[in-house]
Amino acid sequence: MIAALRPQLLFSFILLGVVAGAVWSCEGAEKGPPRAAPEGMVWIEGDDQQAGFFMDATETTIADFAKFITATDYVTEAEDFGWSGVFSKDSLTWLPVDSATWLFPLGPASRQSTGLAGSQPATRELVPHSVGTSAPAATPVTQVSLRDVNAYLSWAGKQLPTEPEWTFAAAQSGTTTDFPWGEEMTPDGKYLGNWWQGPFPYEDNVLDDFPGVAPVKSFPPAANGLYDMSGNVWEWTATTDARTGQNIIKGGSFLCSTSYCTGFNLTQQQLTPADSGLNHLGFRGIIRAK
Ligand SMILES: [Ca+2]
Ligand SMILES: [Ca+2]
Repeated sequence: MIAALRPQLLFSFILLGVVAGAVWSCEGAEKGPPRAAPEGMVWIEGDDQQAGFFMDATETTIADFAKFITATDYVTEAEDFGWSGVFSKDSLTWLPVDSATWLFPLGPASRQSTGLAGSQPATRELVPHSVGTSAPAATPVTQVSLRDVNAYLSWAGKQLPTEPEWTFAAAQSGTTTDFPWGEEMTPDGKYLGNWWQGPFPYEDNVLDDFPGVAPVKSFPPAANGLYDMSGNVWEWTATTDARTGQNIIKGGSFLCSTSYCTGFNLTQQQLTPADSGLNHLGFRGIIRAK
């Protein structure tokens, strides 16, 4: 009896499999976001290899990060260390600066000791912002390590993009152009991102109007609604380099020039240790579609 049913059962299973496959195929072919985009995020359309996801339209700002600190009393790694890395135009290199933190990315004031007023001016010329004053709320948060970034994103219900996810989004879901807007760095002579113009680190001609970090949305968005994927501040990704164990960062910063680091080109990347706090490195989050 059981043996007699087997062909029917087999047929049923095959039929169910075909139906399930058809449903799966239809689901896979669906376009558009699964729901309305969370505030401040845009939908990144997927393709055959990459599932779609929501991504923060801008780099995470000082104002965003301040909400997290207020809600959780979290202490960043730079605050634990008591110093962080700041690029000095004077010495043409990175310097450890006491009390440089997410709120005072150039130091030497610190949130705990001086509040928002700042303290002693630095003896060296530093970029950007006025040393000892808190950074503007609409600028990208910097001086945040990978631990800090993941703490913020966990609180916000988001994740850090992998390097492939970041690049897929920056390159407009599968194109292979060097910049979010196409192949030309400055189409029609227009600067569409915040970099360094001139021989780094000696002279910044500031043709893009920003000598240091720019407030987010200072430049036009890409077609998919993302701002500053090329330039302004580098952005952490969750992907580590197999050889060094360091994390891949993407997009370049206001310190990148054609004469030195060309990180503003989407094909480029750099590596950074997880505990790095630097005044040219920020991040943005994603939410993967369920
Ligand atoms: Ca600039
Ligand atoms: Ca950026």
